[in-house]
Amino acid sequence: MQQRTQVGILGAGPAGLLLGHLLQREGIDSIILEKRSREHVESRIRAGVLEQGSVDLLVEAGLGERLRREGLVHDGIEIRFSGAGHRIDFPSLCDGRRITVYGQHEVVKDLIAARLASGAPLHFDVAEVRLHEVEGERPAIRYRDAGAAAALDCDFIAGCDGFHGISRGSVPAGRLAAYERAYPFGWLGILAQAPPASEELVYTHHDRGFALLSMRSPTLSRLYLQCDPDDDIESWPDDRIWDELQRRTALSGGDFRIPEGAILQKSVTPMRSFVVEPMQHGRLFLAGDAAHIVPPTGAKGMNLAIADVRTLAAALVAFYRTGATAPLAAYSQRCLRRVWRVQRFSWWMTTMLHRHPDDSPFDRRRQQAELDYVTGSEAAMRSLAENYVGLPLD
Ligand code: RFL
Ligand code: PHB
Repeated sequence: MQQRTQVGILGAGPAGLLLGHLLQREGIDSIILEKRSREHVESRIRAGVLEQGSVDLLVEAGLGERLRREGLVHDGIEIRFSGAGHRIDFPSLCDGRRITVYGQHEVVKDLIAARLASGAPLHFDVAEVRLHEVEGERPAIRYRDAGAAAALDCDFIAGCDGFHGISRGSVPAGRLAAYERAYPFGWLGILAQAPPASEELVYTHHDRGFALLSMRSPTLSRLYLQCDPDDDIESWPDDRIWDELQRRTALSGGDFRIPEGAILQKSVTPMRSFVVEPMQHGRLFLAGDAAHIVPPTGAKGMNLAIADVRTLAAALVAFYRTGATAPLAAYSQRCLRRVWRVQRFSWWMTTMLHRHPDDSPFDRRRQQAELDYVTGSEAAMRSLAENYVGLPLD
C-alpha cells in the first residue's frame, strides 16, 4: 500500500502523539506509526511528574480536561536524609509555579483518545520499519502493517521512537555525535495498591541507597529503590522491597511508616545520561528519548520530550504557512540548549541523592554537606525549585 502525508511520525509515546496533535490542530497532516499495541502503550507505567509549562501546553492544546480533574497538583517536594525531612516549597520560591503528578500513560491515553476522535491516522503493531531518502526532498518510511508491505511518502519524518527506536540509527555513521554516561546503579520501581505515604514526593538519601516515594492516586503509590542495574527482579520478593523501603525512609522519631499493599507491577530500569547532536539529519528530526535520555531523578524525561515537540511543531507550522526554513534549521540548536541544562540538573540530582559504590569517605561527607546546603540555603533551594518546576520554555 502506497500512502502520502506531510509529516510521518514514528512512535506513539508522549513525543509522537503530542506532535501529531499539535500539527493536526494547525491543519497539518501526519501519520503516526507505532511498533507496539495500543494496550501496551496505554499500560506502560513510567514517568509521573509534569512541569508547569508541560501542563500549560497540554491545557492550551485542549488536552486538559481529565488532567485538571485527576492530576495531583503539588506545591513542593521533600528531601530526606539522616533521618529528617526537609520541604522545598515551589510557589514561594518560584513565582507561584507548581508541578502536577499525572501518569505518563494517562497523558498517552488522553492523546490517543484525541487522535482517534479527530479521525487522524494512528497505526499500532507495525513491523520492520525502515527510513529511506532522509537526505532528499521526499523521505519515505517502509514498514509492514498486518503482514502487508506498506510505504509512506512524506515531506518530513519525526523520529519519536524512543531510545531503542530505529530513527537515530538511520542517520549515516559519523553524522551524529553521542555523549553518554552510564551510572553504576538502577531503579527498582513498583506500583502498589496502597495510599501514598506522604503528601509530597519524598526523595531520600540513605547509606543503604536512594529511595523515592511518589503516587498516582489517593489509593495507588509509585515507589522506587536504588538497586544494582543488573539485579534480576526475581531477587526482589515483595517482602524485601517493603523492608528496604521502610528502612531507607525511616524518620529519627520512628513515627513514619509507608502503608504497604499489593504490588501490582515491578521492574528494574538502568540509569543513563545520553545526548546525540545534532537532533536533525536532512528531513529527519529526532525528538524525545530518541535523541536524549536523562536519569529519572529530576523527573524530566517526559517534560523534555514535550518541550522538543513544541519547538518542532512550531517550526513545521512556520514552514507550511510561509515556507520559512530557518525555524526548522534552528530546531536542533534550540532544543539542545534546554536538553543540556536539563541534563545538568538530572545528573546533579542523581549524584547528590544516590549512594555511589566507589565513593570515598571524603565523597560521602561532601555529599552530606551538599544535602545540608541545598535544604538550608534559600538560594540553593530556589535553584533546585526553578529547575524542578521547569525552566521557562523559550
Ligand atoms: P517513548 O515513550 O519511549 O515512546 C517511543 C515509542 O516509539 C515506539 N517505537 C517504535 N515505533 C515505530 N517504529 C519503531 N521502529 C519503533 N521503535 C520504538 C515505542 O514502542 C514507543 O511507544 O519516548 P518519548 O515519546 O520520547 O517519551 C519519553 C518518555 O517516555 C521518557 O522520557 C520518560 O518516561 C522518562 N521518565 C520520566 N520523565 C518525566 O518527565 N518525569 C518523570 O517523573 C519520569 N520518570 C521516566 C520516569 C522513565 C522511567 N523509566 C521507566 C525509564 C521514571 C522511570 C522509571
Ligand atoms: C514518578 O512518580 O514516577 C516519578 C516521580 C519523580 C521522579 C521520577 C518518577 O523523579
